[in-house]
Amino acid sequence: MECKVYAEARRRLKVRFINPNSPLSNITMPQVIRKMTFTRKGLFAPVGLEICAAVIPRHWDVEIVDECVLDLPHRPRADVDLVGISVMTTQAPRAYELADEYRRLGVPVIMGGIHPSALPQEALEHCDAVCLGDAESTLPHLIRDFENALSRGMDPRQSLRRIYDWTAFETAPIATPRKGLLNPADYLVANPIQTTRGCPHQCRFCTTPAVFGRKYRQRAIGDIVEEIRAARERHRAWCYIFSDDNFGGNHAWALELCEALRPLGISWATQCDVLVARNDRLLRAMRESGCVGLILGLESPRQATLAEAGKKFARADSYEACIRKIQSFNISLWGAFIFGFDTDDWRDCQRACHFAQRARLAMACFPILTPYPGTDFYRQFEREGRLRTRDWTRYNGASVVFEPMRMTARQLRHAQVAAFAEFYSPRSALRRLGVYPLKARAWVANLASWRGLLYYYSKKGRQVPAFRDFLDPDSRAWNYPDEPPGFGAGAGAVRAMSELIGSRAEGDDVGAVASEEAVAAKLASATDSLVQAAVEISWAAAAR
Ligand code: B12
Ligand code: SF4
Repeated sequence: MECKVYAEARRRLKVRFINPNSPLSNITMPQVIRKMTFTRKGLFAPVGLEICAAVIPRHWDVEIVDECVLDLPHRPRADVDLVGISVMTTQAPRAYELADEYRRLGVPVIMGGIHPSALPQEALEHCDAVCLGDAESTLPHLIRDFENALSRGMDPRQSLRRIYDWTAFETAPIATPRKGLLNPADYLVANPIQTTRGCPHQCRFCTTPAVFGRKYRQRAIGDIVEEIRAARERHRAWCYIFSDDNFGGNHAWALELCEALRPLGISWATQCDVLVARNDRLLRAMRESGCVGLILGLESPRQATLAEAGKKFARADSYEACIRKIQSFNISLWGAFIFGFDTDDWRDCQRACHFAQRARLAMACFPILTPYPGTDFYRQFEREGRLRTRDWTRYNGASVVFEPMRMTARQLRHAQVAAFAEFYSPRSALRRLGVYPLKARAWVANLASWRGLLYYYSKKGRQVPAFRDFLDPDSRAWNYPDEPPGFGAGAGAVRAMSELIGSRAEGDDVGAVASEEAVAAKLASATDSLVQAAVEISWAAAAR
Protein backbone atom coordinates (compact mmCIF):
# COMPACT_ATOMS: atom_id res chain seq x y z
CA MET A 1 0.00 0.00 0.00
CA GLU A 2 1.24 3.51 -0.76
CA CYS A 3 2.34 5.49 2.25
CA LYS A 4 -0.30 8.07 3.16
CA VAL A 5 2.11 10.83 4.11
CA TYR A 6 4.01 10.39 0.88
CA ALA A 7 0.96 11.58 -1.04
CA GLU A 8 -0.04 14.40 1.32
CA ALA A 9 3.25 15.86 2.48
CA ARG A 10 2.05 19.43 2.63
CA ARG A 11 -0.46 19.30 5.44
CA ARG A 12 0.28 19.27 9.18
CA LEU A 13 1.70 15.96 10.26
CA LYS A 14 0.25 13.88 13.05
CA VAL A 15 1.81 11.29 15.31
CA ARG A 16 -0.07 8.95 17.64
CA PHE A 17 1.84 7.54 20.60
CA ILE A 18 0.43 4.40 22.16
CA ASN A 19 0.90 2.79 25.55
CA PRO A 20 -0.37 -0.75 24.83
CA ASN A 21 -2.49 -2.64 27.27
CA SER A 22 -0.91 -5.50 29.14
CA PRO A 23 -2.55 -8.16 31.28
CA LEU A 24 -0.76 -6.58 34.16
CA SER A 25 -2.51 -3.25 33.77
CA ASN A 26 -5.77 -5.05 34.28
CA ILE A 27 -4.43 -7.09 37.13
CA THR A 28 -2.85 -4.12 38.77
CA MET A 29 -6.05 -2.16 38.55
CA PRO A 30 -8.99 -4.47 39.10
CA GLN A 31 -12.09 -2.91 40.51
CA VAL A 32 -11.12 -4.17 43.92
CA ILE A 33 -8.09 -1.95 43.83
CA ARG A 34 -9.96 0.82 42.07
CA LYS A 35 -11.98 1.15 45.23
CA MET A 36 -8.77 1.88 47.09
CA THR A 37 -7.62 4.38 44.54
CA PHE A 38 -10.64 6.58 44.15
CA THR A 39 -11.82 4.74 41.03
CA ARG A 40 -8.79 5.68 38.98
CA LYS A 41 -8.38 3.52 35.89
CA GLY A 42 -4.61 3.44 35.75
CA LEU A 43 -1.79 3.74 38.19
CA PHE A 44 0.85 5.91 36.57
CA ALA A 45 0.48 8.25 33.62
CA PRO A 46 2.82 7.01 30.84
CA VAL A 47 5.40 9.71 31.30
CA GLY A 48 7.74 8.18 28.68
CA LEU A 49 5.17 9.05 26.03
CA GLU A 50 4.62 12.53 27.46
CA ILE A 51 8.35 12.98 26.98
CA CYS A 52 8.16 11.70 23.41
CA ALA A 53 5.41 14.27 22.87
CA ALA A 54 7.61 16.98 24.35
CA VAL A 55 10.42 16.40 21.84
CA ILE A 56 8.18 16.31 18.78
CA PRO A 57 8.39 19.60 16.82
CA ARG A 58 5.43 21.94 17.32
CA HIS A 59 4.39 21.76 13.68
CA TRP A 60 3.21 18.20 14.35
CA ASP A 61 -0.07 17.26 16.01
CA VAL A 62 0.43 14.79 18.82
CA GLU A 63 -2.00 12.36 20.38
CA ILE A 64 -1.36 9.87 23.21
CA VAL A 65 -3.51 6.76 23.48
CA ASP A 66 -3.11 4.93 26.77
CA GLU A 67 -4.79 1.61 26.18
CA CYS A 68 -4.43 0.75 29.87
CA VAL A 69 -7.20 3.22 30.74
CA LEU A 70 -9.52 2.55 27.80
CA ASP A 71 -12.71 0.58 28.31
CA LEU A 72 -12.32 -1.08 24.92
CA PRO A 73 -9.15 -2.05 23.04
CA HIS A 74 -7.72 0.65 20.77
CA ARG A 75 -8.75 0.18 17.13
CA PRO A 76 -5.98 1.18 14.69
CA ARG A 77 -7.05 3.80 12.13
CA ALA A 78 -5.08 5.18 9.20
CA ASP A 79 -5.73 8.78 10.24
CA VAL A 80 -2.17 9.58 11.34
CA ASP A 81 1.19 9.87 9.63
CA LEU A 82 3.24 8.04 12.19
CA VAL A 83 2.62 5.76 15.13
CA GLY A 84 5.04 5.43 18.06
CA ILE A 85 4.57 2.56 20.50
CA SER A 86 6.12 2.30 23.94
CA VAL A 87 6.92 -1.19 25.17
CA MET A 88 7.68 -2.73 28.54
CA THR A 89 8.25 -6.49 28.31
CA THR A 90 4.78 -7.49 29.53
CA GLN A 91 3.27 -5.23 26.89
CA ALA A 92 5.25 -6.64 23.95
CA PRO A 93 2.67 -9.08 22.52
CA ARG A 94 -0.06 -6.44 22.47
CA ALA A 95 2.38 -3.84 21.12
CA TYR A 96 3.27 -6.16 18.22
CA GLU A 97 -0.40 -6.81 17.48
CA LEU A 98 -1.07 -3.08 17.24
CA ALA A 99 2.05 -2.45 15.18
CA ASP A 100 1.17 -5.19 12.69
CA GLU A 101 -2.32 -3.78 12.34
CA TYR A 102 -1.07 -0.22 11.72
CA ARG A 103 1.45 -1.42 9.18
CA ARG A 104 -1.29 -3.32 7.36
CA LEU A 105 -3.08 0.04 7.12
CA GLY A 106 0.07 1.56 5.59
CA VAL A 107 1.01 3.72 8.59
CA PRO A 108 4.73 3.80 9.48
CA VAL A 109 5.37 2.45 12.99
CA ILE A 110 8.26 3.12 15.34
CA MET A 111 8.89 1.54 18.73
CA GLY A 112 10.79 2.53 21.84
CA GLY A 113 11.03 1.78 25.54
CA ILE A 114 12.79 -0.84 27.57
CA HIS A 115 11.80 -3.99 25.66
CA PRO A 116 12.66 -2.90 22.10
CA SER A 117 15.85 -1.37 23.54
CA ALA A 118 16.78 -4.85 24.79
CA LEU A 119 15.53 -6.83 21.79
CA PRO A 120 15.56 -4.49 18.77
CA GLN A 121 15.63 -7.29 16.19
CA GLU A 122 12.47 -8.84 17.60
CA ALA A 123 10.71 -5.46 17.53
CA LEU A 124 11.86 -4.81 13.97
CA GLU A 125 9.79 -7.76 12.80
CA HIS A 126 6.78 -5.59 13.63
CA CYS A 127 7.85 -2.00 13.01
CA ASP A 128 9.81 0.22 10.66
CA ALA A 129 12.30 1.66 13.14
CA VAL A 130 13.34 1.17 16.75
CA CYS A 131 14.67 3.87 19.08
CA LEU A 132 17.10 2.48 21.64
CA GLY A 133 17.31 4.40 24.93
CA ASP A 134 16.03 7.91 25.66
CA ALA A 135 13.58 9.49 23.22
CA GLU A 136 15.22 12.86 23.92
CA SER A 137 18.39 11.64 22.18
CA THR A 138 16.85 9.65 19.32
CA LEU A 139 13.42 10.92 18.34
CA PRO A 140 14.53 14.32 16.98
CA HIS A 141 16.90 12.49 14.57
CA LEU A 142 14.18 10.11 13.47
CA ILE A 143 11.69 12.92 12.92
CA ARG A 144 14.25 14.86 10.88
CA ASP A 145 14.85 11.82 8.66
CA PHE A 146 11.08 11.33 8.36
CA GLU A 147 10.53 14.92 7.25
CA ASN A 148 13.54 14.82 4.89
CA ALA A 149 12.13 11.73 3.22
CA LEU A 150 8.80 13.47 2.74
CA SER A 151 10.36 16.62 1.35
CA ARG A 152 12.29 14.51 -1.16
CA GLY A 153 9.10 12.74 -2.13
CA MET A 154 10.23 9.46 -0.66
CA ASP A 155 8.42 6.92 1.45
CA PRO A 156 9.72 7.34 5.04
CA ARG A 157 9.21 3.65 5.65
CA GLN A 158 12.03 2.98 3.25
CA SER A 159 14.22 5.90 4.28
CA LEU A 160 14.27 5.70 8.06
CA ARG A 161 17.22 3.95 9.66
CA ARG A 162 16.18 0.66 11.16
CA ILE A 163 17.79 1.48 14.48
CA TYR A 164 18.25 4.86 16.19
CA ASP A 165 20.69 4.03 18.94
CA TRP A 166 21.01 6.76 21.54
CA THR A 167 24.67 5.91 22.14
CA ALA A 168 25.38 7.03 18.57
CA PHE A 169 24.08 10.54 19.30
CA GLU A 170 24.89 13.21 21.83
CA THR A 171 22.96 12.54 25.06
CA ALA A 172 20.22 15.14 25.39
CA PRO A 173 19.14 16.38 28.83
CA ILE A 174 16.09 14.78 30.50
CA ALA A 175 13.06 16.61 29.11
CA THR A 176 9.98 17.89 30.91
CA PRO A 177 6.92 15.83 29.94
CA ARG A 178 4.32 17.56 27.79
CA LYS A 179 1.08 17.74 29.75
CA GLY A 180 -2.45 18.17 28.51
CA LEU A 181 -2.55 15.07 26.29
CA LEU A 182 -3.88 12.67 28.94
CA ASN A 183 -6.77 12.91 31.35
CA PRO A 184 -5.20 13.24 34.81
CA ALA A 185 -8.42 11.95 36.39
CA ASP A 186 -7.65 8.54 34.89
CA TYR A 187 -4.56 8.05 37.03
CA LEU A 188 -3.71 7.50 40.62
CA VAL A 189 -0.34 9.11 39.92
CA ALA A 190 -1.03 11.64 37.19
CA ASN A 191 2.29 13.41 37.67
CA PRO A 192 5.07 10.94 38.26
CA ILE A 193 8.16 13.11 38.47
CA GLN A 194 11.49 11.88 37.21
CA THR A 195 14.45 13.49 38.90
CA THR A 196 17.18 11.12 37.72
CA ARG A 197 17.66 8.39 35.15
CA GLY A 198 19.79 5.26 35.30
CA CYS A 199 21.65 3.79 38.23
CA PRO A 200 25.36 3.55 39.04
CA HIS A 201 25.00 -0.06 40.26
CA GLN A 202 24.73 -3.20 38.20
CA CYS A 203 22.44 -5.76 39.79
CA ARG A 204 22.27 -8.81 37.52
CA PHE A 205 18.46 -8.98 37.40
CA CYS A 206 17.87 -5.29 36.66
CA THR A 207 17.06 -3.93 33.23
CA THR A 208 18.10 -0.39 34.00
CA PRO A 209 21.91 -0.73 33.80
CA ALA A 210 21.53 -3.56 31.28
CA VAL A 211 19.60 -1.47 28.80
CA PHE A 212 20.28 2.15 29.69
CA GLY A 213 23.89 1.71 30.85
CA ARG A 214 25.34 2.65 34.20
CA LYS A 215 25.60 6.34 33.54
CA TYR A 216 23.58 8.06 36.21
CA ARG A 217 21.98 11.25 34.96
CA GLN A 218 20.30 14.04 36.88
CA ARG A 219 17.66 16.38 35.60
CA ALA A 220 18.01 20.15 35.88
CA ILE A 221 16.78 21.02 39.39
CA GLY A 222 14.99 24.12 38.10
CA ASP A 223 12.98 21.94 35.68
CA ILE A 224 11.94 19.57 38.47
CA VAL A 225 10.79 22.40 40.71
CA GLU A 226 8.97 24.01 37.81
CA GLU A 227 7.20 20.75 36.90
CA ILE A 228 6.03 20.33 40.49
CA ARG A 229 4.86 23.94 40.72
CA ALA A 230 2.91 23.57 37.47
CA ALA A 231 1.31 20.31 38.65
CA ARG A 232 0.36 21.96 41.91
CA GLU A 233 -1.23 24.84 40.14
CA ARG A 234 -3.12 22.61 37.74
CA HIS A 235 -4.35 19.92 40.11
CA ARG A 236 -3.60 21.19 43.62
CA ALA A 237 -1.49 18.02 43.95
CA TRP A 238 0.72 18.03 47.02
CA CYS A 239 1.91 14.43 47.09
CA TYR A 240 4.40 13.12 44.52
CA ILE A 241 6.09 9.94 43.48
CA PHE A 242 9.53 10.40 42.02
CA SER A 243 9.64 7.57 39.51
CA ASP A 244 13.41 7.17 39.63
CA ASP A 245 15.24 3.89 39.73
CA ASN A 246 17.58 5.13 42.40
CA PHE A 247 17.11 8.57 43.92
CA GLY A 248 20.32 8.15 45.89
CA GLY A 249 22.81 7.61 43.08
CA ASN A 250 24.51 10.95 43.74
CA HIS A 251 24.20 12.19 47.32
CA ALA A 252 25.57 15.68 46.75
CA TRP A 253 23.06 16.31 43.98
CA ALA A 254 20.19 14.78 45.97
CA LEU A 255 21.02 17.13 48.83
CA GLU A 256 20.86 20.09 46.48
CA LEU A 257 17.50 18.92 45.13
CA CYS A 258 16.08 18.52 48.64
CA GLU A 259 17.08 22.11 49.47
CA ALA A 260 15.18 23.26 46.39
CA LEU A 261 12.13 21.15 47.26
CA ARG A 262 11.82 22.22 50.89
CA PRO A 263 10.01 25.53 50.26
CA LEU A 264 7.38 23.76 48.14
CA GLY A 265 5.82 22.06 51.18
CA ILE A 266 5.05 18.82 49.35
CA SER A 267 5.21 15.16 50.39
CA TRP A 268 7.06 12.66 48.25
CA ALA A 269 8.23 9.08 48.04
CA THR A 270 10.72 7.35 45.77
CA GLN A 271 13.00 4.35 45.21
CA CYS A 272 16.50 4.43 46.60
CA ASP A 273 19.46 2.18 47.37
CA VAL A 274 20.20 1.30 50.98
CA LEU A 275 23.44 3.32 51.01
CA VAL A 276 21.40 6.43 51.75
CA ALA A 277 21.42 5.20 55.36
CA ARG A 278 25.09 6.22 55.60
CA ASN A 279 24.29 9.87 55.06
CA ASP A 280 22.48 11.49 58.00
CA ARG A 281 22.67 14.90 56.42
CA LEU A 282 20.92 13.71 53.29
CA LEU A 283 18.30 11.77 55.27
CA ARG A 284 17.50 14.89 57.30
CA ALA A 285 17.27 17.01 54.17
CA MET A 286 15.02 14.42 52.54
CA ARG A 287 12.69 14.35 55.51
CA GLU A 288 12.62 18.16 55.75
CA SER A 289 11.79 18.44 52.07
CA GLY A 290 8.77 16.16 52.50
CA CYS A 291 10.05 12.60 51.98
CA VAL A 292 7.49 10.32 53.62
CA GLY A 293 8.51 6.98 52.17
CA LEU A 294 11.29 5.10 50.46
CA ILE A 295 11.21 1.90 48.49
CA LEU A 296 14.37 -0.06 49.19
CA GLY A 297 15.47 -2.84 46.84
CA LEU A 298 16.71 -5.27 49.50
CA GLU A 299 16.24 -8.49 47.47
CA SER A 300 17.36 -10.83 50.27
CA PRO A 301 18.70 -10.73 53.83
CA ARG A 302 21.30 -13.34 52.86
CA GLN A 303 24.77 -12.36 51.67
CA ALA A 304 25.21 -15.34 49.32
CA THR A 305 22.01 -14.35 47.52
CA LEU A 306 23.06 -10.70 47.28
CA ALA A 307 26.32 -11.90 45.73
CA GLU A 308 24.41 -14.01 43.21
CA ALA A 309 22.20 -11.00 42.45
CA GLY A 310 25.30 -8.92 41.75
CA LYS A 311 24.31 -6.45 44.49
CA LYS A 312 27.92 -5.72 45.26
CA PHE A 313 27.33 -2.52 47.19
CA ALA A 314 24.96 -4.09 49.74
CA ARG A 315 25.87 -5.95 52.95
CA ALA A 316 23.14 -8.20 54.31
CA ASP A 317 24.48 -7.93 57.87
CA SER A 318 24.07 -4.15 57.81
CA TYR A 319 20.48 -4.18 56.49
CA GLU A 320 18.78 -4.06 59.86
CA ALA A 321 20.89 -1.14 61.11
CA CYS A 322 20.36 0.75 57.84
CA ILE A 323 16.62 0.26 58.05
CA ARG A 324 16.45 1.43 61.66
CA LYS A 325 18.51 4.47 60.79
CA ILE A 326 16.21 5.53 57.94
CA GLN A 327 13.10 4.85 60.03
CA SER A 328 14.56 7.02 62.80
CA PHE A 329 14.11 9.97 60.42
CA ASN A 330 10.42 9.18 60.32
CA ILE A 331 10.60 7.89 56.78
CA SER A 332 8.34 4.93 56.13
CA LEU A 333 9.92 1.98 54.32
CA TRP A 334 8.65 -0.36 51.64
CA GLY A 335 10.94 -3.34 51.18
CA ALA A 336 11.33 -5.03 47.80
CA PHE A 337 12.57 -8.62 47.93
CA ILE A 338 13.01 -11.16 45.12
CA PHE A 339 12.36 -14.89 45.42
CA GLY A 340 13.84 -17.64 43.28
CA PHE A 341 17.58 -17.07 43.05
CA ASP A 342 19.63 -20.25 42.69
CA THR A 343 20.73 -19.85 46.30
CA ASP A 344 17.09 -19.70 47.52
CA ASP A 345 15.00 -22.55 48.84
CA TRP A 346 11.61 -22.11 50.49
CA ARG A 347 13.19 -21.57 53.89
CA ASP A 348 15.12 -18.61 52.51
CA CYS A 349 11.85 -17.14 51.29
CA GLN A 350 10.44 -17.62 54.77
CA ARG A 351 13.54 -16.02 56.30
CA ALA A 352 13.14 -13.01 54.03
CA CYS A 353 9.51 -12.69 55.08
CA HIS A 354 10.47 -12.92 58.76
CA PHE A 355 13.18 -10.35 58.21
CA ALA A 356 10.69 -7.93 56.65
CA GLN A 357 8.46 -8.30 59.69
CA ARG A 358 11.30 -7.99 62.21
CA ALA A 359 12.50 -4.84 60.46
CA ARG A 360 8.99 -3.40 60.83
CA LEU A 361 8.67 -2.51 57.17
CA ALA A 362 5.41 -0.71 56.48
CA MET A 363 4.94 -2.61 53.23
CA ALA A 364 6.84 -5.29 51.37
CA CYS A 365 6.66 -7.09 48.05
CA PHE A 366 8.05 -10.47 47.08
CA PRO A 367 8.17 -10.75 43.29
CA ILE A 368 9.54 -13.85 41.61
CA LEU A 369 12.90 -13.45 39.92
CA THR A 370 12.20 -12.54 36.29
CA PRO A 371 15.01 -12.75 33.73
CA TYR A 372 14.11 -9.69 31.67
CA PRO A 373 15.73 -9.58 28.22
CA GLY A 374 19.01 -7.71 28.29
CA THR A 375 19.93 -8.78 31.81
CA ASP A 376 22.65 -11.16 32.96
CA PHE A 377 20.02 -13.56 34.28
CA TYR A 378 18.33 -13.71 30.90
CA ARG A 379 21.62 -14.61 29.24
CA GLN A 380 22.47 -17.15 31.96
CA PHE A 381 19.11 -18.96 31.87
CA GLU A 382 19.07 -18.91 28.08
CA ARG A 383 22.58 -20.41 27.99
CA GLU A 384 21.61 -23.04 30.53
CA GLY A 385 18.36 -23.87 28.71
CA ARG A 386 16.34 -22.86 31.78
CA LEU A 387 13.88 -20.40 30.22
CA ARG A 388 10.45 -22.04 30.45
CA THR A 389 8.73 -19.56 28.17
CA ARG A 390 9.18 -16.49 26.05
CA ASP A 391 5.55 -15.49 26.45
CA TRP A 392 6.39 -11.94 27.48
CA THR A 393 3.03 -11.39 29.17
CA ARG A 394 4.28 -13.76 31.85
CA TYR A 395 7.39 -11.70 32.56
CA ASN A 396 5.47 -10.01 35.32
CA GLY A 397 7.14 -10.93 38.59
CA ALA A 398 4.32 -13.30 39.53
CA SER A 399 4.91 -16.20 37.13
CA VAL A 400 7.86 -18.57 37.14
CA VAL A 401 9.34 -18.21 33.66
CA PHE A 402 12.57 -20.13 34.30
CA GLU A 403 13.47 -23.45 35.94
CA PRO A 404 14.41 -22.62 39.53
CA MET A 405 17.37 -24.46 41.04
CA ARG A 406 16.31 -25.38 44.57
CA MET A 407 12.52 -25.31 44.36
CA THR A 408 9.99 -26.42 41.82
CA ALA A 409 8.12 -23.67 40.01
CA ARG A 410 5.02 -24.53 42.02
CA GLN A 411 6.92 -24.33 45.33
CA LEU A 412 8.33 -20.99 44.35
CA ARG A 413 4.89 -19.55 43.61
CA HIS A 414 3.54 -21.07 46.77
CA ALA A 415 6.35 -19.47 48.79
CA GLN A 416 5.61 -16.11 47.18
CA VAL A 417 1.94 -16.11 48.14
CA ALA A 418 2.76 -17.55 51.58
CA ALA A 419 5.07 -14.59 52.15
CA PHE A 420 2.40 -12.09 51.09
CA ALA A 421 -0.17 -13.81 53.29
CA GLU A 422 2.06 -13.92 56.33
CA PHE A 423 3.39 -10.40 55.92
CA TYR A 424 -0.02 -8.81 55.43
CA SER A 425 -1.84 -10.81 58.09
CA PRO A 426 -3.39 -8.55 60.75
CA ARG A 427 -1.11 -10.14 63.36
CA SER A 428 2.00 -9.23 61.45
CA ALA A 429 0.62 -5.74 60.73
CA LEU A 430 0.02 -5.23 64.45
CA ARG A 431 3.59 -6.27 65.27
CA ARG A 432 5.07 -4.05 62.58
CA LEU A 433 2.87 -0.97 62.74
CA GLY A 434 1.59 -0.97 66.35
CA VAL A 435 -1.43 1.13 67.25
CA TYR A 436 0.09 4.27 68.69
CA PRO A 437 0.93 6.58 67.07
CA LEU A 438 -1.64 5.37 64.56
CA LYS A 439 -0.09 4.80 61.15
CA ALA A 440 -3.44 5.06 59.45
CA ARG A 441 -2.24 4.97 55.85
CA ALA A 442 -0.02 1.95 56.34
CA TRP A 443 -2.80 0.17 58.23
CA VAL A 444 -5.33 0.75 55.49
CA ALA A 445 -2.92 -0.38 52.77
CA ASN A 446 -1.96 -3.49 54.80
CA LEU A 447 -5.54 -4.47 55.56
CA ALA A 448 -6.61 -3.90 51.99
CA SER A 449 -3.86 -6.24 50.80
CA TRP A 450 -4.91 -8.86 53.33
CA ARG A 451 -8.56 -8.59 52.39
CA GLY A 452 -7.76 -8.87 48.69
CA LEU A 453 -5.89 -12.09 49.34
CA LEU A 454 -8.62 -13.62 51.49
CA TYR A 455 -11.24 -12.62 48.97
CA TYR A 456 -9.40 -14.27 46.12
CA TYR A 457 -8.81 -17.57 47.91
CA SER A 458 -12.32 -17.78 49.34
CA LYS A 459 -13.69 -17.21 45.85
CA LYS A 460 -11.52 -20.03 44.55
CA GLY A 461 -12.44 -22.29 47.48
CA ARG A 462 -8.76 -22.70 48.24
CA GLN A 463 -6.71 -22.53 51.37
CA VAL A 464 -4.41 -19.51 51.58
CA PRO A 465 -0.82 -20.76 51.08
CA ALA A 466 1.40 -20.78 54.18
CA PHE A 467 5.01 -21.70 54.79
CA ARG A 468 3.92 -24.59 57.06
CA ASP A 469 2.50 -26.31 53.93
CA PHE A 470 6.08 -27.11 52.95
CA LEU A 471 6.30 -29.42 55.96
CA ASP A 472 3.20 -31.32 54.90
CA PRO A 473 3.27 -32.36 51.24
CA ASP A 474 -0.21 -33.89 51.65
CA SER A 475 -1.75 -30.65 52.86
CA ARG A 476 -4.98 -29.59 51.18
CA ALA A 477 -3.23 -26.32 50.39
CA TRP A 478 -1.30 -28.07 47.58
CA ASN A 479 -4.46 -29.27 45.98
CA TYR A 480 -4.67 -27.08 42.88
CA PRO A 481 -3.67 -27.56 39.23
CA ASP A 482 -0.12 -26.65 38.35
CA GLU A 483 0.63 -23.97 35.80
CA PRO A 484 2.02 -25.70 32.72
CA PRO A 485 5.22 -24.17 31.39
CA GLY A 486 5.08 -22.04 28.28
CA PHE A 487 1.36 -21.46 27.86
CA GLY A 488 -0.21 -18.13 27.04
CA ALA A 489 -1.16 -17.14 30.52
CA GLY A 490 -1.60 -13.47 29.80
CA ALA A 491 -5.08 -13.55 28.37
CA GLY A 492 -6.08 -16.21 30.87
CA ALA A 493 -4.97 -14.03 33.71
CA VAL A 494 -7.07 -11.22 32.35
CA ARG A 495 -10.04 -13.55 32.10
CA ALA A 496 -9.54 -14.76 35.66
CA MET A 497 -9.47 -11.18 36.84
CA SER A 498 -12.52 -10.28 34.80
CA GLU A 499 -14.33 -13.20 36.36
CA LEU A 500 -13.20 -12.13 39.76
CA ILE A 501 -14.33 -8.57 39.42
CA GLY A 502 -17.38 -9.41 37.37
CA SER A 503 -16.44 -7.21 34.45
CA ARG A 504 -16.17 -7.93 30.74
CA ALA A 505 -13.93 -10.90 29.85
CA GLU A 506 -11.23 -9.69 27.50
CA GLY A 507 -9.11 -12.02 25.42
CA ASP A 508 -11.72 -14.77 25.45
CA ASP A 509 -10.64 -15.88 22.03
CA VAL A 510 -7.11 -16.72 23.11
CA GLY A 511 -8.25 -19.74 25.02
CA ALA A 512 -5.61 -19.95 27.72
CA VAL A 513 -5.75 -21.31 31.23
CA ALA A 514 -5.75 -18.67 33.91
CA SER A 515 -2.47 -17.97 35.63
CA GLU A 516 -4.19 -18.00 38.98
CA GLU A 517 -1.10 -17.48 41.00
CA ALA A 518 -0.18 -14.48 38.93
CA VAL A 519 -3.57 -12.98 39.59
CA ALA A 520 -3.43 -13.92 43.24
CA ALA A 521 -0.05 -12.40 43.73
CA LYS A 522 -1.20 -9.20 42.09
CA LEU A 523 -4.31 -9.09 44.15
CA ALA A 524 -2.37 -9.78 47.27
CA SER A 525 -0.80 -6.38 46.94
CA ALA A 526 0.90 -6.18 43.57
CA THR A 527 4.48 -7.25 43.16
CA ASP A 528 5.59 -3.76 42.37
CA SER A 529 6.48 -1.71 45.37
CA LEU A 530 5.71 1.44 43.41
CA VAL A 531 2.13 0.26 43.22
CA GLN A 532 2.09 -0.06 46.97
CA ALA A 533 3.65 3.32 47.41
CA ALA A 534 1.05 4.84 45.14
CA VAL A 535 -1.78 3.21 47.04
CA GLU A 536 -0.41 4.32 50.37
CA ILE A 537 0.17 7.81 49.09
CA SER A 538 -3.38 7.96 47.79
CA TRP A 539 -4.60 7.29 51.28
CA ALA A 540 -2.37 10.02 52.54
CA ALA A 541 -4.17 12.33 50.16
CA ALA A 542 -7.51 11.15 51.47
CA ALA A 543 -6.50 11.62 55.07
CA ARG A 544 -5.34 15.18 54.55
C1 B12 B 1 6.98 4.00 37.26
C2 B12 B 1 7.25 2.56 36.90
C3 B12 B 1 6.18 1.70 36.90
C4 B12 B 1 4.75 2.19 37.11
C5 B12 B 1 4.18 2.79 35.85
C6 B12 B 1 4.69 2.23 34.55
C7 B12 B 1 4.36 3.17 33.41
N1 B12 B 1 3.71 2.70 32.41
O1 B12 B 1 4.70 4.32 33.42
C8 B12 B 1 4.04 0.90 37.58
C9 B12 B 1 4.09 0.89 39.08
C10 B12 B 1 2.60 0.71 37.13
C11 B12 B 1 4.99 -0.16 37.02
C12 B12 B 1 4.60 -1.46 36.85
C13 B12 B 1 5.45 -2.43 36.39
N2 B12 B 1 6.77 -2.29 36.19
CO1 B12 B 1 7.71 -0.65 36.27
N3 B12 B 1 8.79 0.87 36.33
C14 B12 B 1 8.55 2.10 36.61
C15 B12 B 1 9.86 2.90 36.57
C16 B12 B 1 10.46 3.02 37.96
C17 B12 B 1 9.77 4.27 35.96
C18 B12 B 1 9.04 4.30 34.61
C19 B12 B 1 9.13 5.65 34.08
O2 B12 B 1 8.26 6.46 34.29
N4 B12 B 1 10.26 5.95 33.46
C20 B12 B 1 10.50 7.25 32.94
C21 B12 B 1 10.25 7.28 31.46
C22 B12 B 1 10.60 8.64 30.94
O3 B12 B 1 11.09 6.31 30.89
P1 B12 B 1 10.56 5.28 29.81
O4 B12 B 1 9.15 4.97 30.00
O5 B12 B 1 11.53 4.18 29.71
O6 B12 B 1 10.65 6.14 28.47
C23 B12 B 1 11.85 6.62 27.90
C24 B12 B 1 12.53 5.65 26.93
O7 B12 B 1 12.34 4.30 27.23
C25 B12 B 1 12.00 6.03 25.59
N5 B12 B 1 10.71 5.53 25.15
C26 B12 B 1 9.73 4.93 25.84
N6 B12 B 1 8.69 4.65 25.05
C27 B12 B 1 9.00 5.10 23.83
C28 B12 B 1 8.27 5.05 22.64
C29 B12 B 1 8.85 5.59 21.49
C30 B12 B 1 8.08 5.56 20.24
C31 B12 B 1 10.16 6.14 21.55
C32 B12 B 1 10.78 6.68 20.32
C33 B12 B 1 10.87 6.16 22.73
C34 B12 B 1 10.29 5.65 23.87
O8 B12 B 1 11.90 7.43 25.72
C35 B12 B 1 11.40 7.77 27.02
C36 B12 B 1 11.97 9.11 27.42
O9 B12 B 1 13.35 9.09 27.42
C37 B12 B 1 10.71 1.98 35.65
C38 B12 B 1 12.19 2.16 35.74
C39 B12 B 1 12.71 2.87 34.52
N7 B12 B 1 13.96 3.08 34.51
O10 B12 B 1 12.03 3.24 33.60
C40 B12 B 1 10.19 0.61 36.04
C41 B12 B 1 10.24 -0.48 34.99
C42 B12 B 1 9.83 0.08 33.66
N8 B12 B 1 9.21 -1.41 35.47
C43 B12 B 1 9.53 -2.62 35.35
C44 B12 B 1 8.69 -3.71 35.71
C45 B12 B 1 9.34 -5.08 35.73
C46 B12 B 1 7.35 -3.50 36.04
C47 B12 B 1 6.30 -4.59 36.33
C48 B12 B 1 6.38 -5.82 35.46
C49 B12 B 1 6.47 -4.89 37.82
C50 B12 B 1 5.53 -5.92 38.38
N9 B12 B 1 6.06 -7.08 38.63
O11 B12 B 1 4.39 -5.65 38.58
C51 B12 B 1 4.99 -3.80 36.11
C52 B12 B 1 4.48 -3.90 34.65
C53 B12 B 1 3.30 -3.00 34.39
C54 B12 B 1 2.71 -3.15 33.01
N10 B12 B 1 1.91 -2.22 32.58
O12 B12 B 1 2.93 -4.08 32.29
C55 B12 B 1 10.87 -2.80 34.69
C56 B12 B 1 10.67 -3.14 33.22
C57 B12 B 1 11.42 -4.33 32.80
C58 B12 B 1 11.00 -4.68 31.41
N11 B12 B 1 11.90 -5.25 30.69
O13 B12 B 1 9.87 -4.49 31.00
C59 B12 B 1 11.52 -1.39 34.95
C60 B12 B 1 12.53 -0.93 33.89
C61 B12 B 1 12.21 -1.45 36.33
C62 B12 B 1 13.54 -2.17 36.32
N12 B12 B 1 14.59 -1.50 36.72
O14 B12 B 1 13.65 -3.33 35.98
N13 B12 B 1 6.21 0.36 36.76
S1 SF4 C 1 20.31 -0.63 42.69
FE1 SF4 C 1 18.19 -0.89 41.90
S2 SF4 C 1 18.09 0.33 40.03
FE2 SF4 C 1 20.27 0.06 40.55
S3 SF4 C 1 20.94 -1.69 39.37
FE3 SF4 C 1 20.33 -2.44 41.40
S4 SF4 C 1 18.15 -2.98 41.21
FE4 SF4 C 1 18.68 -1.73 39.42
